[in-house]
Amino acid sequence: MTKTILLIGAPVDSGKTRQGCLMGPDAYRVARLPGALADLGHEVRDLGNLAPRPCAVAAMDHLFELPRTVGWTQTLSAAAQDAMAQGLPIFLGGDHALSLGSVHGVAAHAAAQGRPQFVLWLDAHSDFHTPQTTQSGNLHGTPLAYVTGQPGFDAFPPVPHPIPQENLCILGLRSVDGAERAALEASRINRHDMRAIDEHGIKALLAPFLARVAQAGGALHVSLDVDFLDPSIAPAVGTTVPGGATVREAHLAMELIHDSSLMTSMDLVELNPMLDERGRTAQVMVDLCASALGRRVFDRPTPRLL
Ligand code: EXY
Ligand code: MN
Ligand code: MN
Ligand code: MN
Repeated sequence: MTKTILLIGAPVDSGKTRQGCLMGPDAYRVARLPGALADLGHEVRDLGNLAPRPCAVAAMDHLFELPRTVGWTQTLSAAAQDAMAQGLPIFLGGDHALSLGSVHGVAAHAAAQGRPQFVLWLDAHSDFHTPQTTQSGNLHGTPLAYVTGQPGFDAFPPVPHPIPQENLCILGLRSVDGAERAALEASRINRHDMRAIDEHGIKALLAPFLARVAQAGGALHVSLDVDFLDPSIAPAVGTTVPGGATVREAHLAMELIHDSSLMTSMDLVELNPMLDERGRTAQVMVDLCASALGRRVFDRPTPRLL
């Protein structure tokens, strides 16, 4: 089914001290993301790159670039709500701090429609720190805590529609800090580390979650972090962790998402072109996005999720 896809450049580079994600949106354009999606029959509107709203919150010594990141969150939440009314937004990052705003906004749109919001987080990290638990002070390690309504984000916009923890699924975990692990184990968040993927495979872990989204008539936001993938195939990210997903595991996840017809919004995050090798990481991410939006060799009957 063809869709109206809105590409929204979100050159967020304030979520961590290592710079470079600023160039991510244009790297995807140079890797021909718009054309790849148009080739699938979709209507593609490239809305260009956003800029963060000026923000008057006070900086906090232990948090890197707090005011700028709050400004981005305000900008991206508003952009997400607008875009959801027009089609399927894909946020081109930019680091994972962009998801503070993109998920905040899509959740607000879903709430206005009376739909439950679900989030699939494909990442080596759980990004479940709060401003109080983070050791690095890098806010790209906090979006899932914020959007599930954890305390400690007073400088950020209020979260009137926290994502219910059982509506969240994290796949690919292999770098979780102590405070995050304790919080995750006390939560109802569906969470699968790389060992679970090794033992059971992507489909056995993802299909039940997609079936729950379908059962609930939910909206599904997919947040794909470059570091979900093994660094040998996706080196252009500042937080590489060995032992990540293979290209085929990542494509299967995207193809199952497309088969489900459930995805309503997406983030492509953490691409740092300064660390890339002849654009190959950008190309892998473009190919994965195309798989999530219908690129495949042979069509298959739509699976029964219910
Ligand atoms: N947990 C570590 C921290 O909080 O600094 C690493 C976070 C990496 C976050 C990247 C976006 O996935
Ligand atoms: Mn809509
Ligand atoms: Mn992340
Ligand atoms: Mn990560």
